[in-house]
Amino acid sequence: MEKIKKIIHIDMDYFYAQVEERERPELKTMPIGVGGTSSRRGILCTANYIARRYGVRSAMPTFKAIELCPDLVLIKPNFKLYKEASEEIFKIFHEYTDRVEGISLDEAYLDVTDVKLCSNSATLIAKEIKEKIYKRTGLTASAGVSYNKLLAKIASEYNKPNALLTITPQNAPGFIYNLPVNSINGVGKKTNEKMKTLGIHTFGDLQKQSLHELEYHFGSYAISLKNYSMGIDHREVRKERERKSLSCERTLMDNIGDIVQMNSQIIDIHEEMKSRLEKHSHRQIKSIFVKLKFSDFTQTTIETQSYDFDLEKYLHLMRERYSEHLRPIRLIGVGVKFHPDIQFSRQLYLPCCA
Ligand code: DCP
Ligand code: MG
Ligand code: MG
Repeated sequence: MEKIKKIIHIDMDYFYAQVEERERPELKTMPIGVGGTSSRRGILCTANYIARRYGVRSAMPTFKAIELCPDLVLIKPNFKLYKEASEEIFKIFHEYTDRVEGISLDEAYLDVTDVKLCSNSATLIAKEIKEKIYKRTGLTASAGVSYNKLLAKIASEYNKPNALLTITPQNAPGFIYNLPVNSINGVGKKTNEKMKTLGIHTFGDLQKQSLHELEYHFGSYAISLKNYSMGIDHREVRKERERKSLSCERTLMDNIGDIVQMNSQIIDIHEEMKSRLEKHSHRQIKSIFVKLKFSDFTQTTIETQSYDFDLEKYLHLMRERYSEHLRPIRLIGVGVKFHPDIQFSRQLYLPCCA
């Protein structure tokens, strides 16, 4: 029989905004939004929980947030601070296991099935990690503990902020039955709308659908959906070294349309990628790519084979693609894809180490 796994999902609470509150405690009693401060074109990265009571959300245009909450205090992001906090929390995760899958700066899955610390109790490990995070960064996180990724994430989000919740195999069926289907990571707005029109609102509703019916509406996603509806999820926690790609993207404060500004953005993001790549120096790069999202929300990715992470190549890719579109840009991303075979990567790197 398959061994029951122990998975922890951790996600920092209102991350950027909480860091700002730590820096300026007087903000704690005010509604704050972090992001583009231009009321014409800014977009919010996130908001604290006071602001959320007014309906202010991540990725909301700043002007709309001000409409909802006229007293909103707007703060420009300090990415350096967020990155430092992020590095600290990932260091803490690695004190428990190397089976850590980073999802974003503030979020990760940990597979602690074989961890002997804290009497092998995943709940105690999660509690200790939360305490360490608070001690070392002054920030709160929410943690969910369960026997797969789906339920661990649901658990961490259930009581946010500063939450710790465990879903056991015994209480899972009762726990999920009435949960809305959009608690499934992957059921976004579009899928959720479609499900509503089919009368599927909760996990319970989803359980009642035949696989055949689900396949008709959701294609190859149906099997996962059917499994998820019953709290089953076979996805593994993928360690850093099993990553297929690494990328870094930035939504711009203001849309930009001139090459000089684009170059400087790419140089910036490239720098950030370089420091993130250090952890993966044993991997062989297979290709590099640039992603551009335009003001009309269309997006494009251009990829080219490359063994190195050369800034000039990125600048070239960006210029080439931009010249085909010539529209203002709202998001720029740069990334690398790794060669999938780790053995191959190591061999290729040997001459450099010699
Ligand atoms: N972020 C962003 N743009 C988005 C979503 C998020 O720039 N559309 C940034 C700001 C967030 C951080 O990433 O602080 C983490 O994202 P989360 O989705 O985890 O949101 P928060 O941590 O802000 O809030 P929560 O308490 O709901 O996790
Ligand atoms: Mg978060
Ligand atoms: Mg997150």
